[in-house]
Parts: sequence; C-alpha cells; structure tokens
Amino acid sequence: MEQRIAQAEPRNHPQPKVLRMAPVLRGLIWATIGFVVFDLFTVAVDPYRGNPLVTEPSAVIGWVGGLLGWLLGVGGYEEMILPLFGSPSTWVEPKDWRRYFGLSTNHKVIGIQYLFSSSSIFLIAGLDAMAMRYELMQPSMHFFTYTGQYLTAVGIHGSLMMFGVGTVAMISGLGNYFVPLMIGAKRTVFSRLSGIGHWLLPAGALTLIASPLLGYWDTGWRGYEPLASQDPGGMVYYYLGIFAMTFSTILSAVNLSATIIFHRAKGMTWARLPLFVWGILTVSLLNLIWQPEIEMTFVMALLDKLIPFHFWDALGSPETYLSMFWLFGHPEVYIIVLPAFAMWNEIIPVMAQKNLFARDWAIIGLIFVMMLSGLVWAHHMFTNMRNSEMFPFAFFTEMISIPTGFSFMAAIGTLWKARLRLTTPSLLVLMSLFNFVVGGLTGVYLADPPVNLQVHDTFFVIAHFHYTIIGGMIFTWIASMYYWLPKFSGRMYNETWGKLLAIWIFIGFNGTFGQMFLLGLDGMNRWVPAYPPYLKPMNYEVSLFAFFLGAGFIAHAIHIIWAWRNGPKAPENPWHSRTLEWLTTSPPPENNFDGEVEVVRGFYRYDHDEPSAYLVKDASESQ
Ligand code: HEM
Ligand SMILES: [Cu+2]
Repeated sequence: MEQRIAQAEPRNHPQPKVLRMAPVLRGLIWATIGFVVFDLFTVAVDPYRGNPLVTEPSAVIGWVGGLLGWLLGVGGYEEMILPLFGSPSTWVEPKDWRRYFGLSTNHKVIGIQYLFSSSSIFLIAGLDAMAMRYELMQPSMHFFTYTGQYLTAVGIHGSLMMFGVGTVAMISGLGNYFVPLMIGAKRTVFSRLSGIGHWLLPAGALTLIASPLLGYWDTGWRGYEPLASQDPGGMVYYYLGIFAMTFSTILSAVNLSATIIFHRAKGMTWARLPLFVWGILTVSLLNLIWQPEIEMTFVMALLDKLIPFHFWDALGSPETYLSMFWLFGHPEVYIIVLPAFAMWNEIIPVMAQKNLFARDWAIIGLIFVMMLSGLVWAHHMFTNMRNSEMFPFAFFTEMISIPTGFSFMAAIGTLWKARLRLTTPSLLVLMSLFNFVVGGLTGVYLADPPVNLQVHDTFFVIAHFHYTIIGGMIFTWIASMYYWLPKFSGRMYNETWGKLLAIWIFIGFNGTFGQMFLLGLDGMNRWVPAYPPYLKPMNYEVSLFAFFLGAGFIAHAIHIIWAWRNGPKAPENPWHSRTLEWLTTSPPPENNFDGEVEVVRGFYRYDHDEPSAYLVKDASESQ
C-alpha cells in the first residue's frame, strides 16, 4: 500500500487551488456551452430536421449536454472526474461564505445549500400560485391569454412544490444537516455523492421553469397520458426537470440511509435512534423504491413522445399510465409528511420536558405508513374503474389512518397533562397537528367512492391535499427552522415576531384552503381558468387570503434570515433538549464533535437528570 502511493508520487499532479471564479458561474457557462454543442450536433445529424435550431430531440440531447456542463462546472470536474482517472482531486473548498456556491462535501454546507435552493423554489412556485389565484379572481380570463398558459402555470407550481420543496426541504435539507449530528457521526458515508446531488436540484427547477419556451403543456404535475404525448414541446422539459430533481432526492436517500445504518455513534442502538432520524430512514427507503419508478415511467413517456413508440396507445388503456403514475404518486404524499410526523415527536417532548409517550408505537407507525403507502394508489382513479375494484383500495386507504394515528397518539399522549412551553416551534407544531387532522379527515371522505365520485377534480381535492401538505409538512418545516435556528447560527429569533407570524400564516392558510372545500362542494372544478359567475365572490375572497398567506411566508423567511445573521446570542442548549446535536457548539465545528460521542440512554426521558450521552475527548478513555 505504502509502496503504491510512493510510486504514484512522481506523476505530475495538478496543484490544488481555490477556483477564482465562483463555481456556479463557471457551471452556468459550461452548461451553456454544453447545451449549444449537443443541440447543434443533434440538429446537424437529424435526418428529419426542418429549419429550427432547437427541435424536440435536440432540446433533449442539448439538455443532457447542459446538465453535464453544469455538474462539471460547479466542481464535479475536479472532485469527481479527476479522482475517477487516478489523479487526486484538486478541489479546495473555500472556508467562507463562498463555499455555498460550489460543490461541497461537508454535510452541513450541503444541508444549507438544499435549504436555500428549496426555499427559492418555494418562493418561485408560490409566486406562480399567486398568479393563478390572481387569474381566478375573475370568472373569465383576464391575466393569462391562453388556457394553456394557465395550465402550464398550474403544472409548474405543482411539480416544483412536490419535487423541489415537499420532497426536499426536510429530507435533503434538514436531513443532511442534522442526521449526522443526531447520530453522533462526523460525516456522511457518500459525501461527494450528496455534494453533487444538490446541484441537480436547481438544474431541474430551472428546466421546469424554462419549459414554456418549448411550448405550453396542459397536464398538470401528473403528466397524464395520452394527453401528454399530444402536448406541445414544453412537456419534454417537464420530464427532464423532474428527472434531475428526483435524481437529487435518490442520491440523498442513498447517502442518508447508508449513514444512518453505518455511522452511528457508540451506544446509538436502534432502540435509541432519535425520531427524526427514524423519519429520514423510513422516507429514504420509500424514496429508493418510488423515485426510480416514476423516473422510469417518465423516461418511457419521453421516449414515446420523441420516437414515438405509442406505448400508451398500444397498451390499450390510459389506466396503464394512471396506475404507473399513482403507484408513485401516493407514496410521494407520505414521503412528504413522514419527516413531519417524526419532527412533531421530536419537538413536543422537548418543549414539554416530558417523556415521549409510546415511543415504540410512534416508530412502528412510521414503518407501517411506509409499508402501506404502496397499496392504495388506485384511490386516485375511482372515476376510471369498476365498482368491484374500488373496495380494496377504499379499504387500504382507510387502514393507513391507523398507523398515522400512532404518530398522533404519541404527540397527543405527550401533550396530555403536560406543561408545554408555548414557543414559536411548539405553536407551529400544534397548528400543524390541527391542520393535518383536517386534511386527514377529509381524506377519509375522499377514500369513500360515493363521495369521491361527487367531488373528484373539484377544489375539494385541492383543499384536502394542501391541508395535508402545507398544513402537515410546511408548518412543521418552519417549526423546525425556528427550533434549530440556535444550532444553525448560534442566534435566537424574536419570540414575539415568531408567534405573530405563526398566527398570521395560520389565519391565511385556513382562510385560503378552508374555503376551497366549500368552493369544491359548490361545483368549482380544478384546472379551469374560467368558471361560472356565481362562484366569483368566494373565489375573490380566497385569492385575497392567498395573497395574505404568501406575504406571511415571505415574512417568516425575512425573520429567519434576520435572526440567523443578527439575532441575539442563543444559550448553548436553549430548549434543554437531550439529543446529540446539542452536545456540540452552535454552529457545529467542521468535524461536528470535539471527541467521540458515547450514548448511554434514550433521548426522550425527562424523568431523571442524568445526561443521555457523553463526549469522550480522548478516544482511549472510553475503552
Ligand atoms: C402559497 C400557498 C399556495 C397556494 C395559494 C396554492 C394554490 C394552488 C392552486 C390555486 C392550485 C390549482 C388548483 C387547480 O386548478 O387544479 C394548486 C395546485 C397544486 N398545488 Fe398549490 N398552492 C400553494 C402551495 C402549495 C404547496 C406548498 C404545495 C406542495 C408542497 C402545493 C402543491 C400543489 C399541487 C401538487 C397542485 C396540483 C397541481 C396540478 O394539478 O398539477 N401547493 N395550488
Ligand atoms: Cu393517494
């Protein structure tokens, strides 16, 4: 071994140096070059070419060139390609803020990059929702010119929110940052992989945002066939954008699950593993199963469009596509909320300083939700099937409320007779519990075929899933940002502002989506920019609430950024939490812990005073 290294030495290796130009800028330039070269090449060799410089096939191949250029430019060349060919990496990560603008192998930097990217995507997709709501203030079209424009706006909103926010913010963002800290690890297993994985996310989001350049598409985020294969070119960038974003999620899933399995600190048994880590583990397994499934479906659809193979026509029924989409689509919903379920039970015991109630059941609940989520997909297709087929899907769907109930039970059981400190995170978690109950109960109605057949594709459905996703996950995401802010930055937010803003979005959210249930029952269909005039007053009001809600999200972002930089200094462990991330400084040092972590008991027991874990400075001491 020694010998080989010594022999390799004489080769003239490039010297490590910090890149002068910001890697993102270099990435953009290389991406442009990659796109132009691949695109022009395709156009040149295309035997059926017409006059345009960008055709559907050339846009696809050009995109591949653009993506390669981008990934190599942000640091993939030095950090992945050179080592692949036997040279050492020449990549030197800057130590200051510039490290956030290039490839990083530090899980905390990657976590913050993910949080920043998905917050930006949240902002863009949110502004898009505002445009949709503005359009819906009048019964006839006045903001968008063509229906295709409105439908593309709906599709981009839904796709960005699902694949760039819901699946990303808590899992790849908070997960990358906190999982290693919470299990007492110094780093993740495949740090380069998740470093490059982050950069797929902005690439995918930009692709989706650019899709209208190739033509408006009408399918929404579900890409329904055979409509999709008849849609104009923008559809192609829908597939590719989602491909990049889901790939980013898969890389996070590989890295996070491997890290949880192999990098736990001494004494961190499965029975002591923190709940948030359980949430990330179960969700990563779901991602490993279902994200490739939807990617494969979309690759088929893309090929079908380009070649065309007529897959979906040949299979005889649009139900084939529906099944393939929803086979992924339903688990996706649980992929989004599982980390939130887990986080409720992370925050509540700490804020109440009370033992977590029925911890084992909370975990069993997460595992069973994970296992059942693949059995219920056809409840999205009740209008397309026979009566006899409806029953099993209605049955399994309602079964899921049982393990979901376990997470709830743990939360409510802990709250029972507790003296909860009413901080901003606990307030937001309580709101999230409430909202999720509304989403869940209306879900039971939707799982009943007779009700479903009535309200299918109306705003009742829109209200239901925004209650589960925004109410369940986005509220908890914001709660977690406040909860962990002192860890991220060593600083505290302003409690009065935090609570005020929490109440603000709670009112905005319920005003917007609560009324959408009524709109749906009154006959407001989804995917329509124009509607019967009798629905105008309520739509008008919903839109006003929606603007209020949007402003509330922005205000939270401003408050959190302000507190991150200028907030008052936070005490070391402001919440008196027992989990490991609080065992180190805030923000944590490069290697997370100044010594080896040793766990001696579970983290959710507040009925004794001894600490749950120790930091052993000298590794030999622990023997
Ligand atoms: C600022 C708050 C939001 C507002 C006002 C809003 C509003 C809307 C509206 C008006 C629609 C179109 C309904 C239709 O005609 O079908 C829609 C669709 C949708 N929204 Fe939101 N939304 C918000 C946030 C979110 C979030 C946070 C997510 C998920 C993380 C999300 C996911 C979706 C999805 C998946 C669709 C379906 C799109 C489709 O049918 O392709 N939304 N939203
Ligand atoms: Cu479902």
